[in-house]
Amino acid sequence: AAAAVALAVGSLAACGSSDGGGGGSDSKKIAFIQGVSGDEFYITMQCGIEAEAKKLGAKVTTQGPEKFDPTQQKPIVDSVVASRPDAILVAPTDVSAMQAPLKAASDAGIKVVLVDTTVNDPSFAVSQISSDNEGGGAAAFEAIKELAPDGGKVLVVSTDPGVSTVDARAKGFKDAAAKDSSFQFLGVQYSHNEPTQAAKIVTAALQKDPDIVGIFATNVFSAEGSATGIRQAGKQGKVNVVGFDAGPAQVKQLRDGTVQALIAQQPDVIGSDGVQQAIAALDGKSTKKTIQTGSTIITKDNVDGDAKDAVYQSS
Ligand code: T6T
Repeated sequence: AAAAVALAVGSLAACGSSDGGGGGSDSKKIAFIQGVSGDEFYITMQCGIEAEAKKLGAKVTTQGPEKFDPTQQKPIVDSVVASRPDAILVAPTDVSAMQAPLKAASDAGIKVVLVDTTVNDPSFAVSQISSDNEGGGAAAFEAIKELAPDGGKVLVVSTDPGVSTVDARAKGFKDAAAKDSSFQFLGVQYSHNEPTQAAKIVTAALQKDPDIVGIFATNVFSAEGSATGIRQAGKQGKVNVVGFDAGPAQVKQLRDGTVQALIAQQPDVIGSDGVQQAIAALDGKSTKKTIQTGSTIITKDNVDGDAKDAVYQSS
């Protein structure tokens, strides 16, 4: 338990006027376990969770591991289960390593809702809510194709294999690229969710293949780092970068021309849907086994217009 406490970063997000939820001492207790703390995607999800919990009279506590790593997330899940919340909203950090700990939570009578990521066999979950990750990967390829219509070499920078969301994004991209013979897919490289590692991958890849036309980075940290790598190589505006997610630093890189497009998810909606499903399950009502939430493609053209509300919160 001491290790779990040391690794877990419990937090209340700023989220405008939101707080840890509402209700009296008899209110339902929801524990949110992030994929990683300090990630604007999960911070924004936390805001959605807290706002919905306040409306529905539930109390929320939030914790996340310091790294997107099942060896850090598992002890947090175990200690949360021991604290006996009514429901857990969780983004599993690995499709296989988190299977048994989350199944055990469900077996202990806790309603488990999978938010964002999933596991190999999610049948124990009352609901799973996520973006269309494979479709998002395909959309990223289409965005690069529009920017580089003559084709060429394309690379994917992801986090780690075994993470359901980013694996699906990479697959969607790869399958779309395979359908167009003018593009050459250089493969997926893994940054372990470290921006500095993503930057190194990009500078090394550009040294080896200076004619790369597009890079797809599958989440906040790989996209931030990839853009840094592009700058270090002096290739900003010359190589097209499309990133998943829309944290404030990513939007800055879009504005300064290092990044050409961002695929923003709706983490706040994933969170509020997650609370609704948890409460429905606790009230003995039917739940939706899977829910797919939307996304917005942000470019320089719409960042101050239609897409301005798609940007994530940072605290
Ligand atoms: O892209 C999101 C999330 O969907 C993914 O599962 C992990 O990375 C993020 O949290 C962004 O850093």
